[in-house]
Formats: sequence, C-alpha cells, structure tokens
Amino acid sequence: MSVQFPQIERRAGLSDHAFIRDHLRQRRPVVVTDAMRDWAALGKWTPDYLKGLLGDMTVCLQGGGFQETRRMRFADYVDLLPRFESGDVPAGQEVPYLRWSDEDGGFTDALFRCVRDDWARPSFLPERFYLHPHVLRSDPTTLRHPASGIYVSPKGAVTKLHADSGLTNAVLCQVHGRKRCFLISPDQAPLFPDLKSRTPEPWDSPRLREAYAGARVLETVLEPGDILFIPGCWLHEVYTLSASVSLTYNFAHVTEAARYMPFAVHYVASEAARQLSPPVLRRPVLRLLEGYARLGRRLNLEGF
Ligand SMILES: O=C(O)CCC(=O)C(=O)O
Ligand SMILES: [Fe+2]
Repeated sequence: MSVQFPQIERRAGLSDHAFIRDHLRQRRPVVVTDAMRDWAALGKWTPDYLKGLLGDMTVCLQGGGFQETRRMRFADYVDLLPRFESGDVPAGQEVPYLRWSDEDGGFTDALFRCVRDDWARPSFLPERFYLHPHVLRSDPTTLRHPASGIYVSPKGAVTKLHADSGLTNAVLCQVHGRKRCFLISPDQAPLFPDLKSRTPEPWDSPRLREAYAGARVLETVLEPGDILFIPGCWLHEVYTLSASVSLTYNFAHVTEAARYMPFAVHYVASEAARQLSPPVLRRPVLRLLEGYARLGRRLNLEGF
C-alpha cells in the first residue's frame, strides 16, 4: 500500500516579501508553481536538447550519494536514459546520476554560459542582499552560486537523504520530467543518525512506515515549472520519476543573518586559518576557533 505523507504547501503568485515572511524566516518549505513562468528553458531543456549543446563533453556520473562512479560522454549518457524509462536495465545496478555542478571544475561554467538566457532568478526570491554567495546583489544567471548545477537523471535515480552544506537554502527548479521529494525538518535529524551509511529505501515501504511513524516527513511531486524551496538544514531525499532536467542552487539571505552569521564567521575564518602563513600561526588560531565552535555547540547554535 502506498503511504502518503503530508504534502508540502503549493503556492502561486508568491511575492518576495511574502516568501521572506512565510517561508525563509520560518524555514518552511514550499513549492511555487509559477515562478519559472518566464523561463525559455521550460519546454526547451530536454536531455536531447542539452546533448545537442554539449554532447561531446565528458561528464562525471554519480550514484545515490555524491560519489563519482564513472565518466562518459554526455551524449552517450543521454542515449542511455530511455532504457531506464522502459526498465531495460540490469537489475541491482545503481542508476547513474549526472549532477552537473561546480564541483566538476569547468563543466558547469561552460554549460551555464550556453543556457544563460533561458532562465532567471525564481520570481519569489529577493533581488538583493545575499550573504551567500558573498555579494549584495546576486544574479544567479551570471554569478557563480555555490552548489549550482544542472541535474540530468533517468527514471529510478535517487539522491539519498542529506542536508546541503553550510546551512544554505536551496531552490530545486524542475524543468523537465518529474521528481518525488521527501523533506524532514532539522529537529527530526536525530532519527537519522546513519545518514552516511543509509541506503535509499522507498518511503512507502512498511518498514520505513513503522520506523518513522513518529517522524514528520513531508512530500511532494515536482512537475515541470515547479520550484521547491528547501530551507537550510532540512534533510531531503529525491527520487526521479521520469527522465528529468532540474536546475538547483544554494543561497543565504541577510534576513536570516541571526541564524547564519555565527556559523558563517566560523566557516570563513577556519578556511582562512588553514591558509595562514607562516604555518606556525595556524595551530593557535585554529585552537581559538575550536573554542568558538565549542561555545557554538554549547549554545546549540546551528551548524556547529
Ligand atoms: O534533485 C535531486 O535529485 C537532488 C536535489 C538536491 O539535493 C538539492 O537541490 O539540494
Ligand atoms: Fe540537496
């Protein structure tokens, strides 16, 4: 029997003001159904269209986690996708997932350059005053965003349960195909101590239903044109239901500074300390920062 968890709220016509008030500051997920209205990408970005743009590129494929499993020409990967649709694939093999993101070095830059005119900032996101990336005005189509990527996946592909790094929020913009997403609020995270070792398991299985009977799990199915807002620290697991193209990127906004700042200071200072020269300075500074992190943990601040 298929179990339905409570559905994530769906909204249309959401202004940036209402988004900040009702969702960003409350850290409440939402699916916005009309925030990609002006994107030429909608109806245009199919796997075959992207293959025509960058088919010769070598891409890194991953599995349910974010670890690389193999590399191949993008065109060859796209040619594989219909086989997953029809189920004509060897059993027991992990479904390959292309998370074309900035960790792959130059790939995304080339890709984003090609498709720049086809998309825009989701209409409910504020135009200015971002903390992450570290700019006040943030045009996602021209500035590099952390974890920005275009994801191409076949039916059956999974992104296993995780929270995005650095406390940042994400927008998952569904351009082509469908995805089923499960979200778990940060206060439920202790129920999932095995994030690293956990293998994805259908959320409607009787076992999970029993194991997480008390957990608050929210779900939604994204259709082309939907944008899912995933607030920072929310756990999420995503199943591709049909060959899919999504665009995703992460951000933090100044209106959530109180939550974000203590950790951001620690994160940036630690990165800087690791580069300190001469090296003898590193140890005392890192020690100082470890004390700060201990204080953060004692005060139960997020991220520490
Ligand atoms: O779409 C997916 O498979 C995963 C998306 C995700 O984890 C994100 O946007 O942060
Ligand atoms: Fe994520």
